[in-house]
Amino acid sequence: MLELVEGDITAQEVDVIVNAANSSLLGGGGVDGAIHRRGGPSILAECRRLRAGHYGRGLRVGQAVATTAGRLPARWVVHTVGPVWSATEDRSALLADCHRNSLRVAASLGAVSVAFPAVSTGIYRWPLESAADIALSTVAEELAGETSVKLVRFVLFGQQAYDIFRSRAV
Ligand code: AR6
Repeated sequence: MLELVEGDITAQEVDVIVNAANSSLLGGGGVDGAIHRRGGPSILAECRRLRAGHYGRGLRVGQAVATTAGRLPARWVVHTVGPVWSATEDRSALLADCHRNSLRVAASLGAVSVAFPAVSTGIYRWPLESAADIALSTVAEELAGETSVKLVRFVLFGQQAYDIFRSRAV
């Protein structure tokens, strides 16, 4: 099942919330800032451990990795790094990878419900219409396959983002 809601992803009572992070995994603005603020320091502590271990060079664009969700109602945060929008280079496959890999990491944890923000559409400037098409089609494809995930909720920040996602979901 695929749901669209307008709201704040940090308030979602789901197994996994996806964070639109950056390669450093060490926090930032936008939804990343909100997740670390509301989730508390244990998320950053785990991100630092990831950087000290397997992710010494950071998380690559399109990849995903899980941490605790700290004080958030969710059980885990899956951090993914969206591509920065480019008018001259087609980076759609990387944005699709973010969604696919986030769902696969969620499934590896046995998660049933997952909430996504509109990855890359803020500071990384990806146009909402295009991001919606890529996100919705990739998630639908993944849900049609073998996965523990039964519910994906897109949590859109503001009426405009919600309306655009709504208009692209057929
Ligand atoms: N809940 C749901 N959506 C939100 C929230 C929230 N609390 N806050 C913002 N959004 P962005 P990006 C929406 O900029 O474009 C960070 O600094 C926002 O309106 O958070 O992937 C990272 O560290 C937009 O539609 O992520 C990276 O450096 C969407 O979330 C960089 O920003 C994504 O906006 C990543 O940029």
